[in-house]
Amino acid sequence: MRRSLMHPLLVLACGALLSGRASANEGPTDVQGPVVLPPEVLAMPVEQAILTAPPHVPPPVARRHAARVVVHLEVREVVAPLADGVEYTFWTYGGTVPGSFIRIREGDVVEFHLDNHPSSKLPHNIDLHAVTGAGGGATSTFTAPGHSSQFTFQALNPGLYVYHCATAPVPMHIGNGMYGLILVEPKDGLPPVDKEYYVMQGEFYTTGKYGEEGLQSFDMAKAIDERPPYIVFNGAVGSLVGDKAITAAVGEHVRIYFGVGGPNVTSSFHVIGEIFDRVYPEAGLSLPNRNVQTTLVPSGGATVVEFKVDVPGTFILVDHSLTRAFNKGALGMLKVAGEPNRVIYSGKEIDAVYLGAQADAGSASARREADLKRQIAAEIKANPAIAGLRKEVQIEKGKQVYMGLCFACHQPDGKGLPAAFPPLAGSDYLLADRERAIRTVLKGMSGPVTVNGKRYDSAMPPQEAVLTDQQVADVLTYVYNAWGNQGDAFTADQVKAIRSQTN
Ligand code: HEC
Ligand SMILES: [Cu+2]
Repeated sequence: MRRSLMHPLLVLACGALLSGRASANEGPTDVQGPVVLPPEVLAMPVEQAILTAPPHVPPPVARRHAARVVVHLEVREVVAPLADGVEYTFWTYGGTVPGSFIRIREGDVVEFHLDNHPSSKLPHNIDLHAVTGAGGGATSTFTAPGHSSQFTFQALNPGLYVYHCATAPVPMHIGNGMYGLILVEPKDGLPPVDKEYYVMQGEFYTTGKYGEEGLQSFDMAKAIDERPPYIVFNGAVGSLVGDKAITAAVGEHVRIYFGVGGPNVTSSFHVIGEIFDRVYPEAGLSLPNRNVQTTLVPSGGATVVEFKVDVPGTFILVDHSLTRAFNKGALGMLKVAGEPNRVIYSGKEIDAVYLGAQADAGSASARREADLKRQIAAEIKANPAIAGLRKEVQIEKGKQVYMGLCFACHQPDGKGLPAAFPPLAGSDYLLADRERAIRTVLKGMSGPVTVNGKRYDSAMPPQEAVLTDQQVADVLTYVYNAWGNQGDAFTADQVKAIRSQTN
């Protein structure tokens, strides 16, 4: 902090201010004396604004008419925790980050006092986005330590507005926590809700890394590069966590006034486990969007979100750029108490064993098994002894098929019967065409055929409904290797290929 005080830019700015060469947003203008208010404004009732520290919000404006509202906002430079074991010299409006929440009504004439505490080291001012007028109040509120400035503005537009310091170097003043929200209620007010909260996101450019203990100071180089170690809600890591969480009860309607102070980083504001029933986009308080999951809030902008809480639990507020939430601090909690509604949200119903990864491992092992079987088959095929044995097995099986079916016509010795059943033993017809042999057994045969010079003209019934592919392969292997015939074994695949052919 002390080092940052000596920042050359700041020294330059101070020099400029002291010598009266200030630019629009940085320095004082001539003091013009109290404004002469017209009778209709003088006729308005006068009231003191109630200001609140975050996460609290002043009560709704009950009035349905304009008033002269007096606001006293005090600037204080305070040392406070930014995270566990991490301290920071915050520059604040009202002693907190974000600054005090200000609530007025459209049409109100505000007599605004900016009081800079005598213990402050620096001058400060305020630019309220709710103000219509050059600098948003900044030029009228440049205030040295131990001084108080006053200016008047009329709130012409309803909305939720960011206010911030605009003293040079502006990003440093905002980066040290000088921002807050002012709500200008529409003339007819806002729909009533049960709970209202005030949350602002802002980032901190500390010289140390996230979590590095001790008093941290502002790092201008990191600010220029937009590399903040901290992006937080309400001025500190954990400001809305645990005991400090915001709360509601089941059935209540919650409204959050959410703003981004920046100085640079926008927010993808989201509440985990809730849906915003209404979002007033960019806090324009006219037509709300409905049923929104995440709403984008610009730096120096705000939003108003509303939702009914239907079930109990802890609902996490985040910037859904999630490393900001989980690594830099932009995480808060809304704790909702009440009776569960297990239809809306059951909670965990069942915890059963799920074999996802193991099933994968299982199918991997099945693939491996098939692969090994293929290797064995390849080895067997390459090994003549085993291949021969397999053929022997096939011949024996095929003989069984033959002796149960074919023998009745073709005779056990394969010689057939003259003029009725052609021979298979030594059959030139059989041995000439293996595929035709398969087709004959599967599909049957009729019409004239000449075998070994002798003519037959009869019919053989199809066997495809009777024999499996393997049985056909086996019986043909037998027939091809019995009674002096010679030939390779048939395979089930060869049979299958022909079975699938149409006639
Ligand atoms: C019901 C009697 C019958 C049965 C059972 C029978 N066949 Fe035939 N088979 C015939 C007849 C008859 C022909 C000649 C058809 C023609 O004249 O067109 C024939 C022809 C053949 C032929 C072609 C001609 C040749 O001799 O080469 C083959 C091969 C054959 N049969 C194999 C078989 C096998 C193997 C079986 C057992 C799965 C079988 N047959 C069962 C009656 C039969
Ligand atoms: Cu300031």
